[in-house]
Amino acid sequence: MKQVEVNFDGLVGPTHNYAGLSIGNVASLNNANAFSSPKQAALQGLQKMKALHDMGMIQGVLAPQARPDIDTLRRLGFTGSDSNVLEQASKRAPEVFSACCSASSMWTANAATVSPSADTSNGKVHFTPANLTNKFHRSLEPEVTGRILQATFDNDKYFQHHQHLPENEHFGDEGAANHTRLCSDYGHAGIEMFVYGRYAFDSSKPAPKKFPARQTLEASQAVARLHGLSDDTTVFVQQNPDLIDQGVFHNDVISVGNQNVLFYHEQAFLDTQNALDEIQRKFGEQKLHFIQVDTKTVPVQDAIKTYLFNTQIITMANGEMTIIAPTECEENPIVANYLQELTSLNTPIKKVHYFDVKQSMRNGGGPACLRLRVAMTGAELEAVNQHTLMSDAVFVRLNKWVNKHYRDQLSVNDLRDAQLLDETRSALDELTQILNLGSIYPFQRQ
Ligand code: SUG
Repeated sequence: MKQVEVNFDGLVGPTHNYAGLSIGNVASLNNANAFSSPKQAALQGLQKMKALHDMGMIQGVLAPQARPDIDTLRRLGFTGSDSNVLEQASKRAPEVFSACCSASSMWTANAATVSPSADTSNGKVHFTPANLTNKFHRSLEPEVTGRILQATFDNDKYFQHHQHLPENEHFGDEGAANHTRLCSDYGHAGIEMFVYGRYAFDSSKPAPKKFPARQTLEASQAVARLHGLSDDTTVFVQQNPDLIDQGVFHNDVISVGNQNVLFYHEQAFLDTQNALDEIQRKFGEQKLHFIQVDTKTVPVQDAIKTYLFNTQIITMANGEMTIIAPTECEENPIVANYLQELTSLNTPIKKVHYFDVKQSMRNGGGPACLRLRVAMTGAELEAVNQHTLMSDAVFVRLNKWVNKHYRDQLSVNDLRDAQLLDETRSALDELTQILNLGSIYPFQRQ
């Protein structure tokens, strides 16, 4: 079987909510405390997964995390019954409480960095969960993410799982949101491009002034070492610090790559020409398509608002590429015109499909945030936990499961309700059976 790239989308959790937790992520701050619709969010996510499956792609599902995170609240000094922990924490430390309720694990681009076997020194697919140290609510994710990945890619012969990097800002790591791979074919060795926001150990180097740079160079280098990547096929590029200050909190908000295409905004990187030269030199003779979008064509603010670059570029069976874009791109005339023109240029991108992922967009997560890419050989794909792969039957089952367990509407206040905690736990317990994951959640391991 031919090598494929599988998108593993994060299933939106039953406590999806808007808490305004991500400084530097403009959408998250703008929608703080708005009502959310967990059911609609989860169904929107499933629709996107099913649509890609129907387009002939292989699509996977990654389980969400359990929230509210009672264990962390206990670690922070709240005691008594679970219901007491919820009540005390929400009253006495409301900000800490809402951070412990975030359903942010749905953005699986931040779950881990993945290197396919063609790139690694031992020929296995490597996974390093992201430590997400920059935001407290996200720093609660890596341990359970590691367990979800182990249960999904549960075969030592083909998959190697690393522990997340040390939990400190010096090694701030946001996973695949700051990593992309260029290759002639998914199964051939590719160029792994790591984009970092700042140097952790050298404060004289350029860095953003207003918003945090979540990814450090030293973290990216550590992941490349862990994965056994060769210097000859690895490139480290600094993100433009001015753009981080304008709200580009991850590289995947301003650039995306697929096979021989790098699609990026003119202002995305600090030293664009050198970066492109190095990528092309290391890539070899075959010419890459560098698709640069100039500021005069699409201003940075339009790119951020519409998530033009947080699109998925996927390769169809006939070799042509399709862009999976949020409907926000279609609704913005500048961006919609640009995308229409793009499909007529001399590049592999020939189609655009728009998807409604508004529930995710309101927290700053577009189509590309919702998926973790894993390129695999046929044998590796067979070794994946098959229950996590999308099919007509899995789609029906997961829709039923969402409709049975999820609330239509949720406010931040509802999160202190012990009844919601019970609902969430029974939903997730059932999900681990559907996806055959075993006991991955802390509440299942006590
Ligand atoms: O880490 N939002 C996420 C969005 C992540 C998007 N991911 C990528 N671009 N790959 C974040 O900022 C907001 C949660 C809240 O405010 O309730 C949040 O965590």
